[in-house]
Amino acid sequence: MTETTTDRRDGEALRGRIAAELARTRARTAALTDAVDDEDLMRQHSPLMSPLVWDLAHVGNQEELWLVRDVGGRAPVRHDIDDLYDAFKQPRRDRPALPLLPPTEARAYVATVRDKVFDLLDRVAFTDRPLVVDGFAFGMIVQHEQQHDETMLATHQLRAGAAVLDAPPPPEPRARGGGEVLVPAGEFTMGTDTDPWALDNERPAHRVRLPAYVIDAAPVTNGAYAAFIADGGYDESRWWSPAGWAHRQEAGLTAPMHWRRDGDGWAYRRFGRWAPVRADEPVVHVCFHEAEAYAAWAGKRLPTEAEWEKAARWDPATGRSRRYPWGDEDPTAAHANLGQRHLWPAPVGAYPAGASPLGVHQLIGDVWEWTSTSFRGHPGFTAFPYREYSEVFFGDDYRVLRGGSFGTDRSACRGTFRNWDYPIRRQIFSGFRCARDATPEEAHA
Ligand code: AVJ
Ligand code: FE
Repeated sequence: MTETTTDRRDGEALRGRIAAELARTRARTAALTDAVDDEDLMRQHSPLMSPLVWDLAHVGNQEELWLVRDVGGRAPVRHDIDDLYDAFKQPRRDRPALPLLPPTEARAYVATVRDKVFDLLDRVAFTDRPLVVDGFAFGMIVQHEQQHDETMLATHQLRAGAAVLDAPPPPEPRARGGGEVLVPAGEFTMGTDTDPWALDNERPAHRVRLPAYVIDAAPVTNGAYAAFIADGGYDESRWWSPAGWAHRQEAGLTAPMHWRRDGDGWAYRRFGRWAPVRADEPVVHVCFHEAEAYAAWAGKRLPTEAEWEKAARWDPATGRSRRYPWGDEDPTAAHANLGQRHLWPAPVGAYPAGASPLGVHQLIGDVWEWTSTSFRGHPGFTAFPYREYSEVFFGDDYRVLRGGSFGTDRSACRGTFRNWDYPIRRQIFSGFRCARDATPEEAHA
C-alpha cells in the first residue's frame, strides 16, 4: 500500500499526540517519586504495595518490552532485570527483598528506555499491524504508567510521616446531586470496537438488554455512610454476606480505612494530614463487602457492571452509547475530578457538566465504584496483546470497579474502562453508589 499525504499528516498528528501523552505521564511519575528521599523510595510502606522504586523501574521495563523490543525491534536495554520487574514472578510482599535498582539507577534506566522510545516513535509506521494500528502499543504503555502512578499515589496514602503531596481542594457543589434516576428497560451497547486505545477487556462491543432499574444520582456520601455506622451497621451480620461478615470479623473492620473518631464525628487521614470527614463527599477506602453491607442496610443493592455502564453511556435521545456520560469529548477539569488534580473526592454536585443525559452525576472520577459483577471477558473476548493484562484475572475472585477516582488519569478512564480487585481490598480509592430494581409502577411510567 502506498502512503498518501493524508496518511502522512495523520501519522504526524498521532506521533505528536503520543509524544505529549508520554511526556505528561512521565512528569507525573517523576513528581510521585521525587517527592520522597531514596530511603523512602526503597522502603515498603505496606505489604499490599511495592516499594515506589519497584513501580518506577517496572514501568520502564514494560515500556522496554513492548515498545523498544517488540514495536521497535531494538536490542534489549537491560535483559538481566526482566525477572525482577515481572509482576507475576515477584509477589508484592517479596519485592523489598529483591536486589532492585537503587533510585539513581532506576531513574537512569527509565530515561534510557524513554530516549529510545522517542527515537523509534520518530520512525515508526502506523501500519495495520494490530500492535501499532492507531498507536495502540504506545497508548497501552501510557495507560500502564498512569495505572502505576495511581498505585504509587495509593502507596503515598499509606505512608506514615509528614505530608509531601499538595493540591488545591476540589470544587464546591454547583448543583443538587442527590436522589435516584430511573433507567428505562431496553438494550444498549456495552463495550467498544472503535475506541483505538481501549484495552482487550473493554472489547468487543455487544448488545445487552436490561430491565428497568433505579440508580443513585451520586456516589454514597460520608454522611450517609456514617449513618450506617451509627446505626450499628458493622455489628449486625444480617447486612453482610457470609464472606463479608467473616472478613469484617477477622479484619476487625469498624469504619472506612484511614478514618478515626473525632469528638462525636470522624476524621480522615489524607496523604499525611488529618481532616474532618465532610458529609457531602463520596466515601472512599471501603471494600466491596462494606459497600454491599451498606447497600443492604439502605434497602438497595450494588449496581451490576452493565447497569453502571448503561447509566454512564446510554444516550436516550439517540440510543447510542457515548464514550463518557457527557458525550464523546475527552474529560476536562469541568467534567470530572481526575488526574490527581485534587487529593480527595469532590462533594456531590461539584460536576454538573459531567452528568449523564438522565442526570446521573460523578460517574467518572472521584472514586472507583464497586459493582456486583465478577471480572470476566465480554462475549467474544480475545486476549490482546498478552493474557496477563486481563485474562488471568477472570473469575469470581475479583469484582469490577468502574469510573476512575481522583487519582486516575484521563488516559486510563472512560465509560468502557474496567478495573478489578479482590472484594476485601480498600487501600485503593474505592467507593460505590447503590441501585435497585424499578417497581412495576416506575417501570411502566
Ligand atoms: C487494572 C489496576 C488491576 O494494577 O494490577 C498494572 C493494572 N496491570 N500493571 C493492576 C496493571 C499491569 C492493574 N489493575
Ligand atoms: Fe504493571
